[in-house]
This record gives sequence, C-alpha cells and structure tokens, in this order.
Amino acid sequence: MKLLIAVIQDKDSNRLSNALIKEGFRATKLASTGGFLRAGNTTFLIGIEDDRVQQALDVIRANCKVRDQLVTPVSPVSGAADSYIPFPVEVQVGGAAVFVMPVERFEHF
Ligand code: 2BA
Repeated sequence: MKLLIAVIQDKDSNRLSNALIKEGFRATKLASTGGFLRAGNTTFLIGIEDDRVQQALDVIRANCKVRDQLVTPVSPVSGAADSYIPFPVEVQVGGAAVFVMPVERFEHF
C-alpha cells in the first residue's frame, strides 16, 4: 500500500475531489500553507494499493493546473533594508507536488 501526499492549489481542490471520488479513490483534504508564498494551498492524503498509484497520479495531473503567480519578496531583516526595492517576481506554482510514501500498516475500524 502507498500513501500519496499531494500539495495542490486551492483553486483545483474541488475538481480534484470530484475526480478522485468518481474514480473510486478515498482521500482526506487538509488546509495547508506554502512555506514560500505563505498562501493557502490544499494537501490531499490518498491511501491506495500499489497497482493504483499511476492511475491516481494521472487523475491528479489531469485536474491540477500550473499557474504563474506574482510574489513580492520579503524585505531583508537587517542590513541593506534602506536600499531594498521590492520588485515582484513571477513564480510558477503547481500543478501538484506529490510524495509517494510506503505504508507499513493500515488499520480501518
Ligand atoms: P510554496 O512553498 O508557497 O511555493 C510556491 C511556489 O513558489 C513553488 O511552486 C515554486 O514555484 C516557488 N518556490 C518555492 N520555494 C522556492 C524557493 N526557495 N525559491 C524560488 N521559488 C520557490 P511549487 O513547486 O509548485 O510548490 C507548490 C507548493 O507545494 C509549495 O508552496 C509547498 O506548499 C508545496 N511543496 C512543493 N515542494 C515541496 C517540498 N519539496 N516539500 C514540501 N512541500 C512542497
């Protein structure tokens, strides 16, 4: 068995939930925050048999888009703060960051 941990954008979360249910996957959604952008994102926990990992990855890929986002970098804590001009930079976010983890044991009561 494997546990997929998939960090995706909030905008894709409903579509992905619906697609996972339609394909017969069980998932848990967690509200999360990206360490870099410090913006909300969504983390899915998906427990599945090994032979369905590729199918789950395909569903995630088909339902999560890559988007460009403008970020204004945080100003330096000390030092050259006077001369610091915060130019927004564009970063590409998503579609999804997915970890595939082995599951030693799964109990469901
Ligand atoms: P954030 O950490 O908020 O990152 C958002 C986007 O900012 C990233 O998109 C990436 O394009 C950019 N970025 C992140 N760290 C950067 C850095 N040190 N320098 C320059 N650009 C940087 P994604 O790579 O698609 O990641 C989307 C979200 O997935 C991340 O949100 C984070 O919540 C999660 N994530 C991605 N990689 C991860 C990892 N290795 N471990 C844990 N979470 C991860």
